[in-house]
Amino acid sequence: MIVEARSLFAEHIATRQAQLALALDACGYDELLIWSGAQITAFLDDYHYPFKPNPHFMSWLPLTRHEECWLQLRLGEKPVLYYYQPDDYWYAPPTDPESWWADQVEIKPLRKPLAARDVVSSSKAAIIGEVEDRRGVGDVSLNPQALINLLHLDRTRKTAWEVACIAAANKIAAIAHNAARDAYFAGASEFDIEMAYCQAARLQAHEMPYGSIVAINEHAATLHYQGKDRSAPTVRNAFLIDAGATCYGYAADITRTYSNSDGLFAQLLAGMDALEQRIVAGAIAGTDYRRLHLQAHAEIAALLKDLGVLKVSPEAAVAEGISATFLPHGLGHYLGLQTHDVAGLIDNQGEDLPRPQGHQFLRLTRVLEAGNILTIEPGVYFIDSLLAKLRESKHGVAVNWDLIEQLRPYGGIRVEDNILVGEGGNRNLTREAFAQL
Ligand SMILES: [Mn+2]
Repeated sequence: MIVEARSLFAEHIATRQAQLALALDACGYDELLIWSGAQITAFLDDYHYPFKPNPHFMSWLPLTRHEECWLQLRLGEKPVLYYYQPDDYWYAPPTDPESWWADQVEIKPLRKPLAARDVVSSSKAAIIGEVEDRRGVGDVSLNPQALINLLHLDRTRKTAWEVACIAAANKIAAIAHNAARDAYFAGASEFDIEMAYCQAARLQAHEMPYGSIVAINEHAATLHYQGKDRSAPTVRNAFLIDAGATCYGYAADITRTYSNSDGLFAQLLAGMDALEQRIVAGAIAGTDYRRLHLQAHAEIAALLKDLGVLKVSPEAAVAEGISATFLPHGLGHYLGLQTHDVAGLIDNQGEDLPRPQGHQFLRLTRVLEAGNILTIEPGVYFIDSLLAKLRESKHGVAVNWDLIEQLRPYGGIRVEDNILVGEGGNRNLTREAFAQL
């Protein structure tokens, strides 16, 4: 999938080594052990939940289904991977390591799980992982927050290898998005659209970075709508799909909305697509992401005013919190090994960066740096419970309720792309991926 993976990956490991040396030194450690994790069993059962490895483990290695591994990182030495490969005839064990990544580490195969005390070699070691004491942690520092913050900040600055992975995930997701769109317009149910998406992505639902949101009509007004109706609706107004893909654990997170009509909702959709791209243009190094979030509110309020939905000025709609009825989520978030990736709410000293007053769901409050990858995902929704509150409030007169009634059967709109921030510009990995199909 990724051309020149070997050289990109070697550079990635060299960068990680340099970052780790600084972080360990700053925190007074000289060794880091990262545990990949273990399967979690359902209560009173012998079946496991889908396994999600420790993201710190995946930030070093492209191993997405490897439990009970230890990565031992010591200053100035080649990383050592304790590679768990049990002799098992119930489940297929992990395959042998592939040289393109394994050349970067020294591999010690494991047949049985190891305790931390059997791996640690220094009195100044730290462990990162969901490790319990029965694994022999002893006096070793477990998940120290200062170290984790530094490593999280490093993860906001993507290496070329990571960019390639997220770009590849976007390509997979773009193919699947088009398949889902075609299934929708061919008359499929939400369930069948989900199947079409997974099939086109060549991924099972549990291999997706998050549960796909497949929402026809009013279902789009539930932000994380999780149902998948088995029967197709008789009337089709609109379709919102928020679905991603992964490449070596790195996520794509893309939303598209489609309309069956060419009336008011279609105008709103075209306006949202245009304003999303204007906001994307501002996602460059040095921009405070909070400013982009507030720009989204201002632009959406202006669009609703232009279409006659709002009767007050855009400035008043934002200042009075009216725009939050229509956009009740944040503009976006960092993206990486975690869909809502880490360190979006701290500065480079690890201090909290507050959200703007009244915007408590924003997940990214930093000044952007080159190498950040993030989502821009403005939305506008017709959510009954929020609309009812607005209607009863003193701002009820600010809204044309006849037009709201026209729009409610369409649910809502979200347009979401994945952006690589640069100095003075950026790359829209999502629109690049769609353009290449
Ligand atoms: Mn998102």
